[in-house]
Amino acid sequence: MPEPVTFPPAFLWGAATSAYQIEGAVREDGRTPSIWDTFSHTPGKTAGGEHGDIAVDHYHRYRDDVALMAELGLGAYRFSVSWSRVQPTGRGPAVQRGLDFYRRLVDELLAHGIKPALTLYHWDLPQELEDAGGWPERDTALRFAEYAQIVGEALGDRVEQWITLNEPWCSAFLGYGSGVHAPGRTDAAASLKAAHHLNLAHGLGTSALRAAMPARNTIAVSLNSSVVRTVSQDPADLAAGQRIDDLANGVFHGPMLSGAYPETLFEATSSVTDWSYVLDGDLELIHQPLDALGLNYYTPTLVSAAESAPAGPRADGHGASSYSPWPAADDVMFHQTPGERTEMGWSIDPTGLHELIMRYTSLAPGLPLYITENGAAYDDKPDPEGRVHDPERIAYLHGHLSAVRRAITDGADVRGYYLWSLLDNFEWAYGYGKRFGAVYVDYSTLARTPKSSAHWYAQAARSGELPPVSTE
Ligand code: PNW
Repeated sequence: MPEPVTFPPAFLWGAATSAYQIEGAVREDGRTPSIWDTFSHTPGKTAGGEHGDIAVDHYHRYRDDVALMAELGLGAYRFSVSWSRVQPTGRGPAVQRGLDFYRRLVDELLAHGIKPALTLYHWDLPQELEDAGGWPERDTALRFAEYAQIVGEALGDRVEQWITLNEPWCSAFLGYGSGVHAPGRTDAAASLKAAHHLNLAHGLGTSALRAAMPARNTIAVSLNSSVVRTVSQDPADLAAGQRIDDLANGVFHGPMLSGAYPETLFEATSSVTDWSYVLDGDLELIHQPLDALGLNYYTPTLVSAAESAPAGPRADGHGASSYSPWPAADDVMFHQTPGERTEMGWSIDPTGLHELIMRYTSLAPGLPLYITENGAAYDDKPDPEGRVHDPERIAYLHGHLSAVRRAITDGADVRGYYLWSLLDNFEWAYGYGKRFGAVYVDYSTLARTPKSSAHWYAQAARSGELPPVSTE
């Protein structure tokens, strides 16, 4: 018998989703289009032209979904607010009907003893703000601070855990660099400007939340920090690794956690941008005290130096585009990481999660950590009895939760884990074909069926101990 893997009693067992991926109801109660509505309705941008118009209809089924969470023994639920439900033009007064949906959702969660964790921005910028220039424009950060204040005032009395941005790397570099995410722009200079203004939005939003909410609430940001590995210890490969680490991680955690961009980032990107949009005082505004850090982890990144990377789609798992999401890094080569892969083509490597947690433990000593996303897509199908068996997902979760437990043993202060995702949902450019849910969704009836991994996870959440992987 292997040693049981047991978690501290206060450890939070959660699941995560985001607004555009599950809500649907895109034209209800005053909501206007976000960049993801526009993008997904633009031919050729998503698999099969799929979009979130209905998604999994969570906007109408949230009560049943919360009941399901309670059945699964979840202690916490991470969701995001759709900005254009709250401020249809991205500015001005709030639409109460839009906020009311989140009030009802949160009340339902609290009534079931589930802690809400609210993400303000999970990629769905109001289209009007994109029309005014989007994240490359400084004004978007100022608009975000107002939006944060509105939501903080409306929900600060009942939501204790707040997250400003989800994965700003994806917003900046997939949205404005490679163009595989909304708004689909392919401009390396704009992607770096977007990154700075997302940082500024995080800082201004954090200050706005502090002023708008009770002091007991906690504020964090969720970063998809990459675990960057190199094919060798050769100086050229190490330099390539440093470059990607700056562009994936340092560009956000530098200003947010230490109040500075890495010097090496300025040097490496000087052919693309002069960073003149970083104004005096910006780094102080961005560098706000945080109560926790959210880490999203799926797979590591493996790089080497290359004379010149081949043209065409990269092997870096960030989607097919002939434009790189990595500005000024044409001399870095991305490699497929070893090991078994999920349906996304992402290799399974729990050691990367341990490494990531330990890195942020030394980078930000004393800052509580949460794994705000981790999970896997598989080609799940119901059996003739309608049950969905997903032993691969159970193995994935077991491996990664064990890595979290090892990190805690090694001194990391990890307070909780949010499985991505509660439900199968709209997986962005991949559409509905990639199923990340612990709960299966039949897309013709929208019926929900917990997969065997959901039952496995429920048992872990109830007992605080990982059931063996053979349990289905
Ligand atoms: C994250 N990459 O997306 C998001 O936060 C979720 O909304 C999403 O459904 C989930 O992970 C699974 O993909 C990512 O290319 C998308 O590196 C792309 C990348 C990373 C995260």
